[in-house]
Amino acid sequence: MAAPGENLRINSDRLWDSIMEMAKIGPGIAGGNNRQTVTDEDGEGRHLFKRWCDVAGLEMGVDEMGTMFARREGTDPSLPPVYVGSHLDTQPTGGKYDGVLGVLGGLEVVRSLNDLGIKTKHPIVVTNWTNEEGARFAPAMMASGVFAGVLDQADVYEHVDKDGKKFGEELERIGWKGTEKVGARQIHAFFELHIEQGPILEDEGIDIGVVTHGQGLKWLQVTLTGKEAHTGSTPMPKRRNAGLGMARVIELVHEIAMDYQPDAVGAVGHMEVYPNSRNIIAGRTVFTIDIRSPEKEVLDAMDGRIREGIDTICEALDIQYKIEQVGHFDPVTFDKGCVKAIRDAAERLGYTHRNIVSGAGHDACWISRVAPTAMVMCPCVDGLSHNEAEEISKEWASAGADVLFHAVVETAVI
Ligand code: HGY
Ligand code: MN
Ligand code: MN
Ligand code: MN
Repeated sequence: MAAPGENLRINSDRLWDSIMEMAKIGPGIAGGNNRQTVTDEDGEGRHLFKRWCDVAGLEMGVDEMGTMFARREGTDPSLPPVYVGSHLDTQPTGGKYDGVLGVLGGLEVVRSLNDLGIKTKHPIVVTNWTNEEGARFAPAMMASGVFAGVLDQADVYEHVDKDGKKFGEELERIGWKGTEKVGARQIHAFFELHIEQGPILEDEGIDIGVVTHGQGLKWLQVTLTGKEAHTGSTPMPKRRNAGLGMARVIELVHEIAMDYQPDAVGAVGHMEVYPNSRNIIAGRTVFTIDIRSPEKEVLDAMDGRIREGIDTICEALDIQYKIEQVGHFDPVTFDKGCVKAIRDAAERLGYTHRNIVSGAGHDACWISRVAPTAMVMCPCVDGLSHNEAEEISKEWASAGADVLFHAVVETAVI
């Protein structure tokens, strides 16, 4: 495979302008974005992306999970395409770059090939995976999980958001439920550009993260059931306080994650209290435990200890519990050939780089189960993400997209 010349670069201004244009859709309340999956704002963002793909001469396909595949023909259309992309949906208080950089970085690869009149042998497909975040509808990486055959499409269509709306119905309502069978596509290789969402690259002053692995994740949704009662007149020994139970489980999750440092992490970010009244003891709490580790054994050990701990806590407080696993994937090792293409590209382009394990989950984690896959990361300011203050520099975005450009072109073969 001929390596692209080191002067082959993307158009940095165009990439940055496109990211800023997309950021105008589904604005947050503090400078970031709230473009949650299959909301009207998500639909608007999809239309903008489609318009740009039309201008770039790409042929758009949409599958039954709403994932968008924008195809640039290759000189040999019979070859399986190189896919490049990420996600346009955001957290409720998300940043402008999480996911968006990868989709628009992929579009910029195609736009630059058009500018340069370069034809690749393999077709190239720019991809927007539906519902990567899993914030409105669990689990995260939903569409890529169905594509990889690890999630059931009919099942996830029935998943509901906090207002009881169903994912499948909402996808249909916004007009992005395609007709293409999910997973029917053959992928020659998949590349995803993403911000690191952690502090390592910025702290070490490094331009490019060459992602060798992705850590594993488990989401355990817990329902604790005690008894609503008066906060004033109910004697302490007689209380069945589901709020206290939740507090103790949150502390337990933190303590257990701290036992497996430096890599393991654990937190509870989603909490619901019922009836959530100042002078009623919480009768029911529903919350989601998020635990992660690069090692499967550690992930499983944390899972087991947390389940035991919940049983002990509920026994002591005389409350019932239910635990449902609502998200899970094991640690991922990315394809050595694709990882090498990214490392060689960073080298050729003169960018500093280092191997890194992805702390966050990505569509690439699922797609790596069905195709050679790798990721390239750029730093983000203070390592902050899933926060409206998420920020990157234009230089970081361009360096990541340049490396993506070279890895895709080298793999798609000029
Ligand atoms: O949860 C994650 O790691 C991803 O941001 N959805
Ligand atoms: Mn993301
Ligand atoms: Mn995210
Ligand atoms: Mn289900």
